[in-house]
Amino acid sequence: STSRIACETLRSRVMSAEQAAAFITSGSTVGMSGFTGSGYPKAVPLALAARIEAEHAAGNPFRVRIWTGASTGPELDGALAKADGIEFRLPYNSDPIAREKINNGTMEYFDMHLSQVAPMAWQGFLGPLDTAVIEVSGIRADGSLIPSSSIGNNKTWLDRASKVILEVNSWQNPALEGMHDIYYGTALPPHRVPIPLVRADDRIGDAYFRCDPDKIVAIVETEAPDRNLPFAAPDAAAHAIAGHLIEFFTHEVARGRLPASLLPLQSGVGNIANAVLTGLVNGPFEDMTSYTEVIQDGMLDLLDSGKLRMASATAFSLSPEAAARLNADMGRYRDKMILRPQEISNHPELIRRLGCLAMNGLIEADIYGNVNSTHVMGSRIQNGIGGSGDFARNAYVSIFMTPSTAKGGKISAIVPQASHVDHISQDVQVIVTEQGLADLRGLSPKQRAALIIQNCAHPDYRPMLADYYARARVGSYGQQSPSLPGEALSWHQRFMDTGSMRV
Ligand code: 0RQ
Repeated sequence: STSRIACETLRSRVMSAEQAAAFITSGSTVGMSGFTGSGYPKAVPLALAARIEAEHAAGNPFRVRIWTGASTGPELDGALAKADGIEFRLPYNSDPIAREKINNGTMEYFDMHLSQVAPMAWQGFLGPLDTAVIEVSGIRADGSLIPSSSIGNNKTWLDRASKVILEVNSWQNPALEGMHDIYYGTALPPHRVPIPLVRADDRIGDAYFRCDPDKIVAIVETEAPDRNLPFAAPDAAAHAIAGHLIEFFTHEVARGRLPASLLPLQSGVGNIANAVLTGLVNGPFEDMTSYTEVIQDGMLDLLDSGKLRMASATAFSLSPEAAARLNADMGRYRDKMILRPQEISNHPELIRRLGCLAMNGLIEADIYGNVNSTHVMGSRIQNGIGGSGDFARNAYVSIFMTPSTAKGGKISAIVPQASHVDHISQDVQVIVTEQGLADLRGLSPKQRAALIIQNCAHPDYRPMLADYYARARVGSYGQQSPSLPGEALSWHQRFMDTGSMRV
């Protein structure tokens, strides 16, 4: 119903998704809303995919360049990738069909730091933005836009695009209004000024997006839910990792290195990160805050427990059950949550100032603590770097966590040398597996290696790592970070040859 569109003059631009998709031309760049399965457009991308399929069937090439906030949903990345409609995509993807196209070499992908997308678009390095397709939860009488369940890069897409297509989604809760904080104070050098945010719960912007009404070429009404994947129930490894981390935080508080309410929490994507948040529900810390990228199920549990005072993020990343819980009580949650542009939620200046405790997942770490978050066997993309680099480099404590093995024990998450590096050892201060925790702060590479092998490696792989390291201590070209280059990636080669890293 048009009741979500209070602006009289804009009502005339309501049309079908097919009509709206016709504004998008082959070869153009489209900036879409969407961040981890929330707030992405649900109708226009599907209509665009159908149009692309029809063009391909008629023998006409048709592909577009897609920019988003982060991962979206099957109706966007999945449908467009399936139609072979994406020539280039940025920044973060977790869609399995798009992943397959990227890994078979038919789709170009740039998994850049999430905080850098908006400034780079402004700098012009990414090329012109032709069309923005943005989901909102309503249009106000003055033409300003009520954001939906993610902010991502929407402000920048609305500002930069020549044409704007809006999806007004009446599934989104009207009580979202007022939760958002859109900061309009960013500028390019040499005109940048400090961002006036000094506490995780500060509000520094507007509750609405501004948008030049003359650029709005189409408005499509939808009523479809966000599609986030459910989280797996925490397994024994996740509980063990959460336990080690809570013990570490308790120790840091006891030593006077962290306040009793900790520092603003950042928690990454995935089941382990979610399990750690759930673990904190039963932990000893009160009056916590979070300054993070996504509000996931565990964050909602923490808010419900009363131990988390407020959560700042750029998007929700909730299972269908948790989304229903949130929607049933949005009026109450709204005052404890702030959604911001990802340029602000992930801003290095703010992460450093607030002193975030960063907790992110990894694919593999080497014995010196270099972390690979993205590439399986050095070449196959899993998801992307996402916001992990924004937080890891600038955090008060940068923590990475993982089960010590993957693929039923056939892969060790601790390896002689990482097959790809996203986070250099200087950005990795603590590594936690179900085996234990290695606090690497202030240690040299050799001291780090001894601790990681001892505390984090799985017992099946620990002797192999110790053997490699002992031989590197003798045969390496140098002894700052001992390595045997001819052997360092042999575990990965063995997995590709035999299906297991075990000898
Ligand atoms: O694949 O489902 O096909 O079996 O990777 O692994 O163990 O379920 O762990 O969900 O915590 O994800 C690093 C991918 C971990 C995630 C990563 C395979 C494993 C499985 C998932 P299958 P798990 P998680 C800010 C933070 C980068 C972005 C980021 C990630 C799948 O945390 O994408 O941190 N991080 N953002 O089998 C082969 C290994 C493997 C492996 C795991 N060593 N070898 N496969 N897998 N380790 C938030 C945002 O940016 C939005």
